[in-house]
Amino acid sequence: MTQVLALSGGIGGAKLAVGLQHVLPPGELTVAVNTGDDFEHLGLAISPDIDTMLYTLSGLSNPELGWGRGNESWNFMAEIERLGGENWFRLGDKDLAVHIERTRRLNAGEKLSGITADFARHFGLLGRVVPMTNDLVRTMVITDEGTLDFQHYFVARRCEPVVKGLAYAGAADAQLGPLLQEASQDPSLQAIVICPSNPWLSIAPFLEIPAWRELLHEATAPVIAVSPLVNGQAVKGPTTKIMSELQLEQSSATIARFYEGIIDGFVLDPSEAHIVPEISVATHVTPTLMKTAADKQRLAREVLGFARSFSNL
Ligand code: FO1
Repeated sequence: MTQVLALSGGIGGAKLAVGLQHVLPPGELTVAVNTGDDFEHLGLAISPDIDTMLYTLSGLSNPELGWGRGNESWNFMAEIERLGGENWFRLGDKDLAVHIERTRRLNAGEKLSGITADFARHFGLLGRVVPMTNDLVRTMVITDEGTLDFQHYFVARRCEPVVKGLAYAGAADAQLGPLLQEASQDPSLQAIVICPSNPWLSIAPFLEIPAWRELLHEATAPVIAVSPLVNGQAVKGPTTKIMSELQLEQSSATIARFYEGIIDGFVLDPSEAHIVPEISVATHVTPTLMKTAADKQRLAREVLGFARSFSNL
């Protein structure tokens, strides 16, 4: 059963997913995760946002970095460096096991959704973590240095190149798996929540898939987006840098406009409340900064309460 279907990227979105997982009855959360950041590295299939979600929901993530495993060792990386191999993308020893096993199973012909569901079970999760699609979608960043694949822009070039545009290769032909269709049509579904992830990097890859747009349009449950901006800034990552490079005003009003036609409600931080009059959908103002477990659970409750207000109209 799915009471909440959440759409998320990695670190920022996973914080709200943790809160939702805590406040919902066990197993009632399905998180659909961006796979536009996925890439092949050292011959391995890497799905950074899926792994961040699995590690965060299971309490195994690295709290300082936000990605990778806590209590990690780096022997593999040290040896790769000794051999003069590529070391710009850091794979910890425990994390490496996930990439190796995923690659083996993909090469044997399994689907990413089935592999991810098994990993989630092995990590002790009761809810579902589902890739946004099993098909290949790749976020490409068009910059003043040329077109870069996402991880080369994000990690190798540390988001320094100026972004001129974004492309989502493969999205137009990508399909949704049955798990997502089922979750979106579940009669107990109360809300579809767009987590406070970067709209251009983490949520646009979903929205560029025609079947996702259709799912969001046809859903009877309210679609609620949470703005990632607090005081005109993202907590982490290049959201506002990209907004300014794309000549967009750095405010939650821009985020709400980005989701226009898709969302029924918009949640934003009090520091952004001045833009409420500019927003065409229902709004809910509440602190969105999630530092502690209590913050995550409180925001999750606020979002669900806001979603319930749509059925009381
Ligand atoms: N981010 C970094 O900034 N540097 C890294 O070396 C790095 C390695 C890495 C390995 C596995 C993984 O699942 C994620 C990793 N990330 C790393 C995070 C990742 O590049 C980004 O956080 C996401 O793709 C953006 O959501």
